Amino acid sequence: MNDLIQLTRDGDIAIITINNPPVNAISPGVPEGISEAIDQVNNDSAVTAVVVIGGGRTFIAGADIKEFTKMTSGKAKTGPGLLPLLLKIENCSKPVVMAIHGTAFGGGLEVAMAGHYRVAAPGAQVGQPEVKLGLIPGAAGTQRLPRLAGVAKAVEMCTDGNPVKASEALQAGIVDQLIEGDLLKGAVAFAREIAHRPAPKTRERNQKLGTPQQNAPIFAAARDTVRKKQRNLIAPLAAIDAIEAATRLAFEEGCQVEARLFIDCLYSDQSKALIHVFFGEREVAKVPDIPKETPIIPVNSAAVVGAGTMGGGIAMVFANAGIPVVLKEADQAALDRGLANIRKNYAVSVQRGRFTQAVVDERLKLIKPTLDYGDFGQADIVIEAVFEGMGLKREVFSELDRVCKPEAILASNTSTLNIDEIASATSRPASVIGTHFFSPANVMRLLEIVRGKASSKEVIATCMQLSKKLGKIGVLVGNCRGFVGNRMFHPYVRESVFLVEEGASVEAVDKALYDFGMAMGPLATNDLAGLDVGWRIRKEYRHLEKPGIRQAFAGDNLCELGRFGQKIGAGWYKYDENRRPTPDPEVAALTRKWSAEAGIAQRQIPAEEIVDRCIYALVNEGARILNEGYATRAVDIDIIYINGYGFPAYRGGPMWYADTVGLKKVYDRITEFQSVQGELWEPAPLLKKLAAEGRTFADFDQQKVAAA
Ligand code: 3H9
Repeated sequence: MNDLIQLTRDGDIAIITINNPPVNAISPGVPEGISEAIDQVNNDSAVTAVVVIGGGRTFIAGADIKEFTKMTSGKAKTGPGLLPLLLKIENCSKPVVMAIHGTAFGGGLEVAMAGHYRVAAPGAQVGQPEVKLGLIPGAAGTQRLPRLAGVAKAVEMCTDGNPVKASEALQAGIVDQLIEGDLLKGAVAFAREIAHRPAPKTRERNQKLGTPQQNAPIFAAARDTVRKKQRNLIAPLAAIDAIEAATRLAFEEGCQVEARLFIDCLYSDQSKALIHVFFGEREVAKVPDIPKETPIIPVNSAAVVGAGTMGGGIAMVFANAGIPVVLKEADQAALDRGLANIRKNYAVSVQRGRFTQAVVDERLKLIKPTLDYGDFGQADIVIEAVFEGMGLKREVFSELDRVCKPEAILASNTSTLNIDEIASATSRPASVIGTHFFSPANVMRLLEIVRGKASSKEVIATCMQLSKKLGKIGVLVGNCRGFVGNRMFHPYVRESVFLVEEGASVEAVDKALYDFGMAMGPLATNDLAGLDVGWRIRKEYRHLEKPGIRQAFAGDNLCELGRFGQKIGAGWYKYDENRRPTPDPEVAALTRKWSAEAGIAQRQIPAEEIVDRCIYALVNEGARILNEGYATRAVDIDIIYINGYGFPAYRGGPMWYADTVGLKKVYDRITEFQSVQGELWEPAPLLKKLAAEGRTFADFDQQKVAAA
């Protein structure tokens, strides 16, 4: 047996332990080791039953995802997979008890279901999260799970991919018993108890598979939900097909259907993109010049300045993570409004069943309202979330400098302003950093952490680590105008407005990008965020704009007419009292009139051009940002766009998407746009270089990681 698997004994019970840290993924060697252990157990007459358990913090978290990338890039062969091993476990001559703690995910749950019994620690979780990687279970999960949990539960688990708690798994029939206290001891006792009973084989348990009449509405409803909630994704539909096969075919034939669908998904662009996102979300936590050993400043209390939409949301983020937070406003009325909003948001969560009232009450207790900076003395981190204006921010920071303890982190939630200029209002710029939350702060996962030129490594490392504790994905970015996300968003929205000015309807622009997979079209997003936000920023920076370069005007003209977007019921669209948008003929007439006055010829614009212009505007700016070092890697940009801007994860982010199109093709298209529009579309030097060399942004990242 190899190092990854240990076979030991507790009297007559054999114990197979999987030791492949950190998460006991089924890497090469793991199946072989388990197989060998089962052979030995079969041949050992002194053994009456077997326990399989994970060493370290978890049972098996699934297949080794890196192997999938090797397979699809031709660096590893697709073998028979896990099926032969699972049959061997199920055919073992001694009953096999799977003892689950941590997570039994994907292939891990599939291994567990091949055992004759499953026991679990109360904190364990099980799940088939393959769909999140653009896959379906590939080792009979779609065939065994409905046999244990019933068709409806299996469909739910394989399509949403969410983890299921041990207590729920027990109720569903996935787990046979929960074990309080020492899991191994309990599992061995359980094994002894069942050692001489007949061992039930999951593949033969057909009682929960239902009849076609019972199942038809389950499958129809699931397909309907998937088409709405997991728009354009192929894996959830494939998972339903595979489960349907389980209900119609013999086990072996069902496995063949699953295998065919699994391979289709594995080689799809969607799965490759989602696997890139899985590793990307973990890669962004690694900052080349900040070693793992960098000391972390303990964060046990926080303070937020400003109880507006952002400040209130940020206070909720801390409370949700169990960190007490002081929330300050300038006057009582504003503070009351802020608290009322927080209560309203929590009430919605209770209504939707996300939290119980008791949980919300605990969280509200953690938020301490104040009008006085005197309450900031103990805060380990302060987040300033006041109105976006340099003068005001500097005033706040000089006050924070006065009242906060020396080791406190002073963070600004600015979305555009210069962190160094803010830091210079304090005597301790090394403690100052940007933490750019996205609205609504308590929902959106992205946190751009903006590194000032003086921000210390400890402060950066602490904020990166804190982001995980807050349930966010922290991405470190450099201090340029708009940082990474908003800097790229500017040309993206600019192109969408240009397209309207050239004759595309507002709805056509939004529909093209929505169909591409964006959560919302750019103009609807603009209405949601408030058209006045960009308008004010453009006015502030107008002096920096180069003369002679085309400027989008339609959005600003709408603002001049007071059409600020959803909040006042009119922007690019008009809105009813429930904020439902409808196209506004007045906007169409106005944009036609303004374009005529500006001498812009009107034409029919195909959806493909709309997508190329908006998405390649992101890519070109992204390439510039990368080259200038404001983003660490291309994948950082991808993770920002997926988690903060509604870019479809199944396209891997803008930079990954450009790689899949081919950088030469993207470059050529950009030069076409340049020939019409001039300087605005000048190709980014890095894009030009990579395209000429036949390389990708992923190659660029790999080279960077190798050099670090
Ligand atoms: C599957 O099973 C298909 C089957 O049907 C079989 C078909 C034949 N592989 O997330 P963390 C790495 S598909 C390789 O930071 P946590 C991860 O990259 C799979 N590596 O820890 C990271 O590396 P690094 C179905 C993996 O405690 C380190 O482990 N299973 C894998 O926050 C720590 O991870 C899944 O989709 C893996 N499977 O969360 C589960 N998993 O330190 C995927 C993790 O170098 N995994 N790594 O950055 C997870 O959801 C979380 O990792 C888990 C732990 C909840 C387990």
